[in-house]
Amino acid sequence: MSGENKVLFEITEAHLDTGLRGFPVSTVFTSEVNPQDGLHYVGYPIADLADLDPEAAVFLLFYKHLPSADELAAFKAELVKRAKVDPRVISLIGGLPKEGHPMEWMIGALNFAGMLCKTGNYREDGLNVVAQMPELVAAIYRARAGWGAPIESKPELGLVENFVHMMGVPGADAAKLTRLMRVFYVLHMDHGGGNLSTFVGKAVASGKSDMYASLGASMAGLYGPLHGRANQECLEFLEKCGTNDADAVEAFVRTELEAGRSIFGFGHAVLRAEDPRAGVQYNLGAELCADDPLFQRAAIMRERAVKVLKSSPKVKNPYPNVDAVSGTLLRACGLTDAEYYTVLFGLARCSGIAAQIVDERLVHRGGKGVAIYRPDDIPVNQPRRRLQA
Ligand code: FAM
Repeated sequence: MSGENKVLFEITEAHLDTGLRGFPVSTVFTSEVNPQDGLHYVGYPIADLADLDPEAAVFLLFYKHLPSADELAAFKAELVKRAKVDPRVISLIGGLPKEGHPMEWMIGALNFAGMLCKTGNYREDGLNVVAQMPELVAAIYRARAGWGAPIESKPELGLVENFVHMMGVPGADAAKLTRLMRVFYVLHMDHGGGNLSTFVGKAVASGKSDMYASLGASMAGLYGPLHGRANQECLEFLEKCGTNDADAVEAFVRTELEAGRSIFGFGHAVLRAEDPRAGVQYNLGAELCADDPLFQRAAIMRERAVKVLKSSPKVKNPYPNVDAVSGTLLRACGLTDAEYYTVLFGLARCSGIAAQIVDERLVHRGGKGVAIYRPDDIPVNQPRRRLQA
């Protein structure tokens, strides 16, 4: 059978209540996650792109080809023009309660920005969000961490360079942090269409909610400890391990697994090999912080946690994922508080989700857009009955 009646996937009862695994939820133009060789952006393996200009990677996801030098210069200039955040958004961020998690602040910040800045055009708002996220995230950091008043934005420095400038991280080596954040940004931008935060963002946008509200919802998805917040949990997990003796690390992992707890930074719903984004970060760590004890512990986990997870028959992928080492690098480069790591993930991921929302709303189905999401459900234990016999 060919054409639109061709059977693409088989769904059985065993798929029910497994979080839509195996159900194709979308067609995607920006990226692909292959179980064996991992993430590709518009066909390019992520490891090839790791040292790209972050703006060039954004351009790739929005326009589906790498920019020429002229296109890149024009795109950077366009992002500079879009970068100014309404000062009312920054002052609203400053009033948020410190008890809130930085991701709760980020969800709030996106909604404040939507209230005050949205144009209602998905492409305009998507590019505006990309340009404005560095200032929003820097404002969250500085206000919540008590680092002082916001530092004036200089968008002409570049997306990541300006972010590091506006952060003004006390005691950090700005050049080292910039090197890390440029790679971190490119690695975290997009990951296919079925991951939780992307799926949620596109689902909300399918009801024609605006870009900012859709991204706010997607960030609520990213906030979960099994998804984006795993980078925070992973750092805490490494600290809890408390040793750099390889056999003791292995014993710790075994104890955690036997107690039914997560081995953070390992496993994946789709990947069946080491995440190439982890490989890039292990190499970057060897360049930036080879002597850092926590980085060394993460390197021991790369071997020993895999060994333990391989011995569990239920774990389908025992290998490191993107979060296995990202936190140790952030900490070694001056961002010491793990609670903030997911907003750094979100800073980058909003670019990919925004690009996918633009495609779904303005490109798919000949420009008509993907229909409002409405998967089916199967009622259980609901026999028909009436209030009165
Ligand atoms: N630690 C402990 N248990 C694990 C595990 C891990 N690293 N990886 C898989 N399992 C368990 C899993 O909970 C499931 O148990 P039940 O059958 O009792 O529910 C079983 O092994 C089969 O799981 P799977 O099919 O191999 O993986 P899933 O698709 O269900 O889950 C993950 C994928 C990522 C949620 C899971 O591997 C996990 O919890 N990893 C630790 C948390 C983490 O590092 N998350 C980051 C993921 C990252 F890519 C991201 O989104 N940022």
